[in-house]
Amino acid sequence: MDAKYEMHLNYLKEHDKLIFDAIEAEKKRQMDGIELIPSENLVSQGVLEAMGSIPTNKYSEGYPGKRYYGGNEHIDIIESEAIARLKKLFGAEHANVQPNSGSPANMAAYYALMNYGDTFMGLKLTEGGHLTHGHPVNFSGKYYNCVQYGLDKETEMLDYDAILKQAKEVKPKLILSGYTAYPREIDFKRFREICDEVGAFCMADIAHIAGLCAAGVHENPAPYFDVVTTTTHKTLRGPRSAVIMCKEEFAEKIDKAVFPGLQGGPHEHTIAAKAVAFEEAAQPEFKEYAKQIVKNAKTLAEELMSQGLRLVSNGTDNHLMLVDVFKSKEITGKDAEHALELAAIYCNKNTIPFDTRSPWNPSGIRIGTPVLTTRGMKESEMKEVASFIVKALDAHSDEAKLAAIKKDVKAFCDQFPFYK
Ligand code: DSN
Repeated sequence: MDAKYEMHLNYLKEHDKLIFDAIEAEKKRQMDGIELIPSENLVSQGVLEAMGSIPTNKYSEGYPGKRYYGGNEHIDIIESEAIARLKKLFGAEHANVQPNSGSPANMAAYYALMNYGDTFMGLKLTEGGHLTHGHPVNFSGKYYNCVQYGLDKETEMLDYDAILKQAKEVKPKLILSGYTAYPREIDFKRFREICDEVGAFCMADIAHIAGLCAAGVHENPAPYFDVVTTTTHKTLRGPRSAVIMCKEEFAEKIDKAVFPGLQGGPHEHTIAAKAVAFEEAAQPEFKEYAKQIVKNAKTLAEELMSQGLRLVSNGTDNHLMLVDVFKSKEITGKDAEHALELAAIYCNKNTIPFDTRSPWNPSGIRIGTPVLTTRGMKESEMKEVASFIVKALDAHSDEAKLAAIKKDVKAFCDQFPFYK
């Protein structure tokens, strides 16, 4: 099988060997290993090319048609097209494609809708939320009064009645849904109802599931939520960046929050790459791809459980799962991550809901299927991946065995080349 895509680094090869070698080595690491970090993906040739293109040279503070610098006629085409493609893809009334990353996108949304000190609700980090969802060490927990909600202890899933009850007591200005480590379907319609009942702004951070939402594989909140933020590099398969979508009534506030509120010059080469990714995500093949991500995750989950591993909530509805390695194998998440890495299987240590261990050395690992699906793997390969994971966990203190597994992992991955 031939690789699909190629990086062009001819100049660097000649003139900056150290950086060239490090980039090449990173490419080799990505190609030779089983990448299970659910927030990562592999971008297309079009996205790679746009990211390395000359709009990086341009200052374009402002928005299309209203810039604070001259010479933006071509940049305006790029940014306007990115906005139009994003709105169409998600059925959003308004879109801002300038946020540089997920945290600034969330910051801009809060900045637009709340005053410092206002109360909002987000899911606890240790139960699947994100730092920017109100954690005390983050700006979101320092500048706002975040009252966090949790999961149900029995099911390890969202309990919408409990969230409504808490919201009635707390009276938040905004309720945030959308998570970074929640393996189950989110009932966005229910969140809209809860927000309406308590008079809160309804916001979602769909960073993890954006590709699934765009493809119709997960409920898409963009048409009826007040504000939706997302990164563009996870299941959406775009460049490392973010966007905000919102109802028309919040458009001006959101735009002003991004610029001049929080950012200066937008990264127009990245905006070009986002436009490319949105067009790719609008194609019928992307729907099939997103369906396959979920099929692969479900197969991987079933297989891991049948081989004795406990999964949080007993499975997955989306692209990711949390494995309770501490309960299943008496290995901590940190040790599991390290052992798997020695076998060229990449994941991240993660707390599980109600974890009694610390976030630095928690009980779980978080794994997912976007990258492997991008490489063309299907259900039968997921069974092999599950076996690699279990073998490596069982051999966690035996470096020679892990090195042997690494060789087998490389041979397995070589069947699914991606970048030349
Ligand atoms: N850090 C990201 C993740 O890995 O899920 C969330 O932004």
